[in-house]
Amino acid sequence: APLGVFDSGVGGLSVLAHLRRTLPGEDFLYLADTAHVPIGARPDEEIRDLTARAVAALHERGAKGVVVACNTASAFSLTHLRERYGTGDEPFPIIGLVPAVKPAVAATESGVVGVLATPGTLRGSLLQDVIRQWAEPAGVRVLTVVSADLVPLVEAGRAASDEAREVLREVLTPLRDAGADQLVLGCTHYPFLAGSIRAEFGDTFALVDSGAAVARHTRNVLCGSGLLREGERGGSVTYLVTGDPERARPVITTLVGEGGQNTR
Ligand code: DGN
Repeated sequence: APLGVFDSGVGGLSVLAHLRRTLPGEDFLYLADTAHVPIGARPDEEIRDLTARAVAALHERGAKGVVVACNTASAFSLTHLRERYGTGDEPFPIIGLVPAVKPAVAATESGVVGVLATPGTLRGSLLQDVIRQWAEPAGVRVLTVVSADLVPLVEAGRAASDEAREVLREVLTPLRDAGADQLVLGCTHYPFLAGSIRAEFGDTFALVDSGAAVARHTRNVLCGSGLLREGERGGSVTYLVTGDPERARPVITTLVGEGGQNTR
């Protein structure tokens, strides 16, 4: 059975790229809820409902588990989803994402870490948990910034546009001025902006995302629940979108080609 991957839109493709490299034996079912993206500024309850519907759709289509490849959806849904799917006879793992504060704290030399995420992710408790667990004991300052414009630009295939660079300049300049040397890309759309961030800020920030760590974690979870498919025979991906497929197709093709390899 394939492994389900969900994002509100095309952002989760940055995670899918890592999953495909780390799990070459698996097939994937990727669901982009392009009819509802962006979800970052929606109320908690609505984010939870949209995520529950998406995971239910992947479950019905025969997925053996789901990676919620969206920080915003994860922030409000993981507990509910695990309660809902954790009781069946068959294991149905739910794997979520949280901004990569832990590796950024380990790597910072200035003691200041920036996090760029959606309003939902900043409001949710998962991010606060990792800040309390990793940053506070290390005496590292975490500064959070938010933008409503970046996800729609990535969805429109305009991650490398002048407009994206302008938004990034505005949002990230305060982090540079505050001395941040690590930038946590706390939304799965943002690794696709890595080129624009570098074009504006050079090597001011090391860019840190959760893709590789989540892929390793997924491997462990599948292994632990007896669901891992070994070997090299997998690698197929079926893409499902809730919005207009003709609009989504060229953007998905381009972003899959970039493979989310822009950050470490
Ligand atoms: N890709 C989602 C995330 O990681 O938070 C956010 C997308 C959105 O809909 N704002």
